Parts: sequence; C-alpha cells; structure tokens
Amino acid sequence: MNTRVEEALNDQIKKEASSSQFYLAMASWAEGNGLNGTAKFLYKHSDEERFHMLKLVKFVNERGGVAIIPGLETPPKEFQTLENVFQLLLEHELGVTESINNLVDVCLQEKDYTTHNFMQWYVSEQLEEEALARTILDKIKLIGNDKGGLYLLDRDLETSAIQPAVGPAAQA
Ligand code: OFO
Repeated sequence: MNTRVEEALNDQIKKEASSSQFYLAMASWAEGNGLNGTAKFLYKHSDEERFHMLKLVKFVNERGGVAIIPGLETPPKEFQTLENVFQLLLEHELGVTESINNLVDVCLQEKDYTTHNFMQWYVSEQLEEEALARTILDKIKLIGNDKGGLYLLDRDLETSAIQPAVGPAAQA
C-alpha cells in the first residue's frame, strides 16, 4: 500500500477513535444531567464513530497495510450546556470533514483510485453528520431557556425523530 495513503488512513483511524470517545463523554454527561434521550442519541453516535474507525482498520489491513490502533485520550467530562455540547460536536465534525478531504486529496496525488473510491462513503457520511448537527443546534437555539421545548427536543432525540436535512448516505 502507498505509504502516504497508509499514513493518512491511520491518521483518520485516530480521528474516528477520538470522535467516538468524545461523543461517549458527551453521552455520559447528558445521562448524568437527566437528558436521557440526548444520551441515547449520543451513545449511538459514539458507536457509529467506532464503526467508522473499524471500517478503516479493516480496509488498511485488507490492502496489505498495517492499521495502527491508537491509544485513548481522556475527553472532557463536563460540558456547560446542551448548546455547548452540540456546538462542540459540529466543530468536531467540521474538523473531521477537513481531514477526510485531505485524505481524498492524498489519494488523488498518489493515484490511489481504490482508496479514493472507498473514501467516497465517508464524504457522503460527513455531509449527513454535519447537517444533522446543524439541525439540532438550530433547534436548541430556537428553544432558548424554554424547559418544555428542551423536554420535547430530548424526547425527539430519543426516538430519532430528528433526521439530517439531506438524503441518506450510502450504506456500509
Ligand atoms: Fe462523524 O466522523 Fe466519522 O467519519
């Protein structure tokens, strides 16, 4: 496997692992603050990020590279507000999108069209995740200090009634 592509893929593995840990910390905070629907949503999101990581690990190994399993960094345990949680989540996803775009760029530079093709799933997934984070953040801003609104949002997150504003990404 091309060394630059392998390095970039391993870097992405690290980012997906750190996303999973970050959202797990958010889920735990939400659970401890009575936001059970939000916690359920974030636990699921954390699992999805772990799946993104595993998909990359398997791809690197299947193509003759060596996947590097990163160590764990401790994410924050306290968050100020629900708005703060989703603001951080959106910023984090924007960083992940940038890193995926860089990885796609490395694939093109190195003429690795197989990895380029594989990465298109992540490009679509990022579109959805960014849209979803923005939708939730907009709702939180609309709700402001209204406790009834917060209750309904939490319930909607539990039943996944809030969906991204774009179509579904390609399935794994
Ligand atoms: Fe939400 O980041 Fe994975 O790809």
